[in-house]
Amino acid sequence: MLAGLNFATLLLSVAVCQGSQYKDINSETVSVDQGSTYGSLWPLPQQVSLSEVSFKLSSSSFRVVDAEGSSAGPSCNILQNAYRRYYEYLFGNARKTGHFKRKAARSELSELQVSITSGDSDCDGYPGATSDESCDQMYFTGLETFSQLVYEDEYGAKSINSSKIVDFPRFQHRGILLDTSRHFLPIKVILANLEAMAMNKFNVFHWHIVDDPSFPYLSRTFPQLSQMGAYHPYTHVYTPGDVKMIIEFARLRGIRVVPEFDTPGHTQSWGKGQKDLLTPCYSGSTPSGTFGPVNPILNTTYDFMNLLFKEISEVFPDAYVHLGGDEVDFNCWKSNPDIQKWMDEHGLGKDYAKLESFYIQKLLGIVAATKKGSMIWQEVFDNGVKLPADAVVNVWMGSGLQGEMFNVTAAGFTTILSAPWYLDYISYGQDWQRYYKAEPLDFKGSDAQNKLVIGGEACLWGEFVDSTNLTPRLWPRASAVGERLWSAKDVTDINDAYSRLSKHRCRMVERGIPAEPLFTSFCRHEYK
Ligand code: CP6
Repeated sequence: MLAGLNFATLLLSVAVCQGSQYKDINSETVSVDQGSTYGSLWPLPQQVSLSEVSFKLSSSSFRVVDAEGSSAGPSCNILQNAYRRYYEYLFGNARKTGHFKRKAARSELSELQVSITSGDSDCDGYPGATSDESCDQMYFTGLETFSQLVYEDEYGAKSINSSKIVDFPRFQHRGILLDTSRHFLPIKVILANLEAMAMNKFNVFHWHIVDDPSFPYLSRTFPQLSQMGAYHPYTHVYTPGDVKMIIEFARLRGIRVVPEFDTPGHTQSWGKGQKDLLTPCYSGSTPSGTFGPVNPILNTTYDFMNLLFKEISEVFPDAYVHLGGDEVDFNCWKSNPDIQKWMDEHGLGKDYAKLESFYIQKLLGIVAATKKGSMIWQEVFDNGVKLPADAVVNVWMGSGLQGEMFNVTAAGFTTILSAPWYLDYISYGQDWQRYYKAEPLDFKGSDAQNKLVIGGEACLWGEFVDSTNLTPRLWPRASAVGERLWSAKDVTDINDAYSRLSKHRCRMVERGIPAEPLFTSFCRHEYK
């Protein structure tokens, strides 16, 4: 991205991933905001230089427009939609003073000209997974940065200082995991968090949609899964229309939606609507009436998975599906005589990790046949499953973390780090600082290994959160992760971060996100 400001217009241009800059000349001088030199910018852009030259912005004369020669025009929905959103963030509270465009005063900023210079003509596609494709997401991050440069005086008047900013993310995958199985999350809460993600430049929604307690995904192919497995068959489900809406809302903010259908463990709710899918557990020589992980020795299991993942590949446009594969409890498999017999016949002996690998191997094949890539939790790699070259390994265990990051990348796989960022853990005090200090490349890998670390995710598992407390528990704690994944490696000054994050948190509050406070403080506009 690249931008310049001449007289009273400002140019924001998005070139093929080179960052953005704002520049200008010509106006009166006002003092800048105290605290951090960088005002309320969050996450901190790669290069920032702010001057003391300021321009006023007024709701009646300010416009966001396509720059002349921009490769994205009025037919680019995603961009026009973003212009409106940011105009409303800036002036939403202010009453418009008139219907007609007032002539801007001399030291007033009248236009933000947005110039897209990427060659990609598919303006309204889905955000991509590769670093090249992720350049499209810069449309949004440039506008977000612009909006963060605007500040308000004590009378509510808005100004922006002449600035030059060059920006791009340090890591390409910046995700948030939400869990809609432990508690059902109403669409409204999911959308609010997508909105907050965009404010923090996150670009992946890892949707842990189903798990043991409930199956809220309404499948067209297997409607009985949610019919029997959801907390309620109509009120606590995501219909195909709901899923579409969430994907579209995310798309308009440059956010990918990666669904996770976690198997073979974490599948208790699946068993309610799908007979013979789960392994019957035995007590002695008789079935105990309880069930374990997905039954890996039946052909019907793979027929089912084939159809389900075919549907998933059509419903979710992202290039990746997360297959889970974590925390598989072997006790039920051990108790079942049919499983033991099958393992003997297939030479697996008593190696249940091999049985799990057999299952996942087949599932990886099923997903590859739908032309999607697979993400998996680290155990799948640890168990020695032969992974496709484009598989992404999600590292979540805190113990042995550095060794795991080393091994996964030494084996040549891309990896995403979640381990330091389990936001479902809460404690007294400013725990955001702990998330902020975690460094993804803090293991002894080569440059080639480091390159395979494509980013990280903040996880908010749902055991203790629902729509009443999710948003304040996530923000601004996840913002700390956002800066770690976006900004340069040496952006580590905790006092500077505190000052900027306090203001950024108030900005989220002002935009309607009930983000919790960092510490004793107030916001100019409190949450209403
Ligand atoms: N659910 C699923 C979970 C967890 C995982 N998978 C989890 C495990 C340990 C902690 C927090 C969450 N609740 N499906 C592990 C990836 Cl500390």
